[in-house]
Amino acid sequence: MKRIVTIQDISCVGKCSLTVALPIISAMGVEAGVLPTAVLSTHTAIEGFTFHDLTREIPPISEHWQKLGFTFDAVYTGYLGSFEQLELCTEFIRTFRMSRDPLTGNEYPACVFVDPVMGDHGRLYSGFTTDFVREMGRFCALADVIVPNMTEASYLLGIDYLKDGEYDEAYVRDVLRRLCGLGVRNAVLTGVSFSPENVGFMGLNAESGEFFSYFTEKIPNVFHGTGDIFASTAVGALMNEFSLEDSLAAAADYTLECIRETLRDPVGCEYGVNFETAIPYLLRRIGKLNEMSGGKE
Ligand code: PXL
Repeated sequence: MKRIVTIQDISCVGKCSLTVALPIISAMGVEAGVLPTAVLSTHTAIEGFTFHDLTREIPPISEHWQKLGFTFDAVYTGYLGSFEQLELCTEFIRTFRMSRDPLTGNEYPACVFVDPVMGDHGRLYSGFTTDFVREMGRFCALADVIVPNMTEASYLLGIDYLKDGEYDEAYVRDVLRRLCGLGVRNAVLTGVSFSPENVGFMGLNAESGEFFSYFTEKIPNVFHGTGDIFASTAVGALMNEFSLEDSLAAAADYTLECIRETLRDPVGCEYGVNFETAIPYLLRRIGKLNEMSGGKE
């Protein structure tokens, strides 16, 4: 079985970061190790949230894993809250850059997947500064894949944020080229929308120069936590040997299904989406339900 580690906070209630990454990646048949960076009562969009920093835990946890000889098929980082955490994650990635096949002993590179979680709708989340954004830009150079939204991309590149309807495909291509300029192997811009009916992603492979994109139905309401669902699903699909483009497409489809599930629910959740009841859809979408025991689809 493949094993990944995800480094981000745990917001105890709020359906984001680890409380979505862990169930989604596990459901996809991949072991999900976690390195929690902080414990919050809720995500920071809910007033009065508590915050307990776990930065000091990162080095001893990492050292213990090293001693045990653990390797990971992917390192997936999400919400990180300080310069020190970025530094420690850099060190962590350097240490765990290579994975090892337990049967053959052969080494191969782990996939480094960075979601530079910092903001949305043109604004940084509470607590983030432009200095942190600059350091996140440096951190992105370690990544095989980054998945910023338009807000995060604009901050990373120091350019004005454009709302949907204010940009075209040529603009997005230019943003992607500049994101690749940070040193990443694949830049993917999420939440790209060229029409009121559709939303999706556009990506660029820095090496081949090839662009790719995928669009689904756009539901206009604002839903929290969907970026984390998208990223977690993409990591899970990559670990199921999907290509990057197909992994991201599965992630986009599942994210839409989670939103549909929320709208179908008469007591829909106001701080996140119903990703739980959409898990059977996800397993069908990646062709896993039939092969899993108990799957009757
Ligand atoms: O969904 C991203 C996220 C993750 N973790 C925390 C957050 C947010 C977004 O607001 O506040 C703590």
